[in-house]
Amino acid sequence: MPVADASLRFPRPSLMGVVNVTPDSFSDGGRFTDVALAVARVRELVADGATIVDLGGESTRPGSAPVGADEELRRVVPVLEALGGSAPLSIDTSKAAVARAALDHGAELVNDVTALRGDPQLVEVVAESGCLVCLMHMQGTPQTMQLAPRYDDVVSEVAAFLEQRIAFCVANGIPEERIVLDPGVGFGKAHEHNLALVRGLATIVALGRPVLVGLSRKSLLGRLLGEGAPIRGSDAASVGAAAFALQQGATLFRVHDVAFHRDALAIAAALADG
Ligand code: HH2
Repeated sequence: MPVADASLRFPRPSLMGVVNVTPDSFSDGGRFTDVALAVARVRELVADGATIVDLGGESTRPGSAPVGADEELRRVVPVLEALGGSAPLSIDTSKAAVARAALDHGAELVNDVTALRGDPQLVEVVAESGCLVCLMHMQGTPQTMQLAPRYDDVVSEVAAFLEQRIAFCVANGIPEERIVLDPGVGFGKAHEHNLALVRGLATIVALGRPVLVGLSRKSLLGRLLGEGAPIRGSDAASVGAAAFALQQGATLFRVHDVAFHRDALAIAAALADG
């Protein structure tokens, strides 16, 4: 296992490229279900400047159908085998069996949109392997989360949730150093909740762990661009949002177009440092 300290592994800003080997993902569903195409895409994202590539075998878009562990394994294992540990990988899963398979093939981070609530066995897999873990906030499940999201104060509720999940990890043998936090843009949040969270990112950053944001091609961007804009927002819109999130203290950016974000965030970071 390489560096088990998320702050050292991910200097600000770092990019997490996305490759979904699913038929139904929000942005790239169906594009990388062929193993050779998925492998080529992983390599391309690394060459473009991704610090890590997030491989996903189950869509979590609103209303998506859940898949069983067997199907998720059937989708991701051939890609993991073909890569043979030759690329820095994160596995986007809530399932212990899928995480274990990915870690056995050299993955270094488990990205769990349920923050280790979905599968009671996943916490042990993460603790024992020594891998990094991303804990994301979600209200509800992907099937129901956008029906009626409710908060009194979304920023403080998300921060309190993430603090509790850090405590859960530490109590179960996962040191804080291995944890990355994510407010979960679009996961059980209405438009105004997403806006409040991105604007209030500093409160999440203040919890003391590196913060990951997934803004790339999210519907929040299309909504901000107004009528006529593609529902997912353009890659330019994604970059604009990422540059703002960097200013608020975000560290790791989960993005579909790595090359596009690399130079933009490098400049934003260099100007901020000056
Ligand atoms: N967003 C998606 C999936 N996984 N993980 C984290 N930590 N943060 C996110 O914001 C996040 C995530 C959704 O995006 P995408 O991978 O494009 O779609 P799908 O879930 O349909 O595969």
